[in-house]
Amino acid sequence: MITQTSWHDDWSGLRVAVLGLGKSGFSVADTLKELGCKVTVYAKSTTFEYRELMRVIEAKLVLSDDSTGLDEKALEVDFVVVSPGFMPDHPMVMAFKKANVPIYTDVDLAWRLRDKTERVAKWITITGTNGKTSTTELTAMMLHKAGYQVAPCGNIGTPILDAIRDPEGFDYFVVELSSFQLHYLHQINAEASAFLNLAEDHLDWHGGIEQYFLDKSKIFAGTKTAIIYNSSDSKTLEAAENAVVIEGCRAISFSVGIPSLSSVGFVEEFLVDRAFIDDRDKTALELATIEDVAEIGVVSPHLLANVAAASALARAVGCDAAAVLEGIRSFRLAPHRIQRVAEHGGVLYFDDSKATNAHAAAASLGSFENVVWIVGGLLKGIDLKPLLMKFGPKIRGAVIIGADTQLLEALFEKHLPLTPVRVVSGIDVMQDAVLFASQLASPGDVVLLAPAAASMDQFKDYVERGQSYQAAVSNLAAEK
Ligand code: UMA
Repeated sequence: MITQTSWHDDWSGLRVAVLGLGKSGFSVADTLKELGCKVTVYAKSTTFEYRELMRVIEAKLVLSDDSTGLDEKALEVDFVVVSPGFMPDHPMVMAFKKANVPIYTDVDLAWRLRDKTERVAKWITITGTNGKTSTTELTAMMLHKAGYQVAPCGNIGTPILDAIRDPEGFDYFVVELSSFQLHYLHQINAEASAFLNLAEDHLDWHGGIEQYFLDKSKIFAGTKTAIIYNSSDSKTLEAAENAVVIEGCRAISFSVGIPSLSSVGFVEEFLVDRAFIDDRDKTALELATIEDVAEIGVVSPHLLANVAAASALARAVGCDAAAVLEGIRSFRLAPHRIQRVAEHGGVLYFDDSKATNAHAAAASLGSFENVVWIVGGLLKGIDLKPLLMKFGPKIRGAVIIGADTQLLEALFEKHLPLTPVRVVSGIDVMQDAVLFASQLASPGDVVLLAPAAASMDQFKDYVERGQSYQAAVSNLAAEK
């Protein structure tokens, strides 16, 4: 175990193996070198830029993630910091485990190093299968409107160690945590934490839904003030009930409907707080209207839930109603999240490339009446049959993209045999997908990119997939 618990402790001379050289691996190696550790980084591949940076910071780089290269000397390290992309049964992870070397994440390291600046940030942590990034950004906006210096970080894309090393420091970190990070995480003490929802995702990584749930449930451990769960998701309640928190920490729910006591939710057209006011047994505090929420984007149940969760987190750490309202009014969804792209020939084109699993795609499909659905990619072991069964009547047609086309084609053939389906592949996959979708759509329909799958089989990431969709829609509009 690491005994150091502060930036100002002596870390020099510690031998550390860093697994992975992407965003988080680099931030770890860079931080540890700054602290005087002896760092060896292992990665099966990396960018030219990171390779150069390894030379600059004088960290040793081994361009391999093959455990057979780990001799006795290589295993003799004080600790390992693993990048979240490494699966728990990765041979390298197993080899270090077998050698009894403690394994940490960049999040554990950041927790120990959080006192680098005089101003020590409090932490708010957020997980869930879907909505993490939007809720993280919205919570951060509310805190910002309350006058705090705040950094959204973690899985959202800014490694938490980069936020820690900001010279001025922050009042709050709003940390998005993925199930991968939570799997390896030891103990931290967030001020408030939220578990937004649980649906099937990353099952191949975790080895099953139960382990995925257990890893996600770690979000609540050690929380000080409030743990926030979803009143319509019993698994998040189960996690809250089983959480070992700091004494005095409250369990608060959020809801897209009328809030019960100790909950934040909606009454008619108002977002209200029945949790963080003194006379909550008799009354509720109005925070915003649905009209305010509609300024953010399509008012899907998903968006309402994220808004309620973010409000609960902000209220838990003492933000007033005005800050919550200002946060909502100033917030816009990042691109590729049920984003309206264009109207063309009476058909609306929406981009929800961020829908990388079935649960997210369900929220998207549930937001519209008649849909031509662009679906597919890396399914990650997830069965899309329930989606087809639930939304079949509103699916006017489907265009299948991605690695698992045969599987999807067979699903449609079996469960929606009358729905017209096209399969596309090749380098112009998105151009062709949009063209076919436009042919299947009638005026009044929505063409919806909500793939219910990861993008890495055909694109760099969901952003590139969304951009490619938006470019194809523009081309289509320009051609006609
Ligand atoms: N690597 C190996 N062997 C492996 C796996 C990875 O050598 O078996 C190496 C790669 O060659 C590369 C490095 O590890 O050198 C990549 O590490 P990584 O996959 O953990 O990615 P990072 O660039 O470090 O980014 C990670 C998160 N990525 C993942 O969890 C897969 C980013 O989340 C996060 O923004 C970043 O840290 C900063 O904290 C991305 C993500 O896709 C957005 N997250 C998943 C999601 O949201 O669904 C969980």
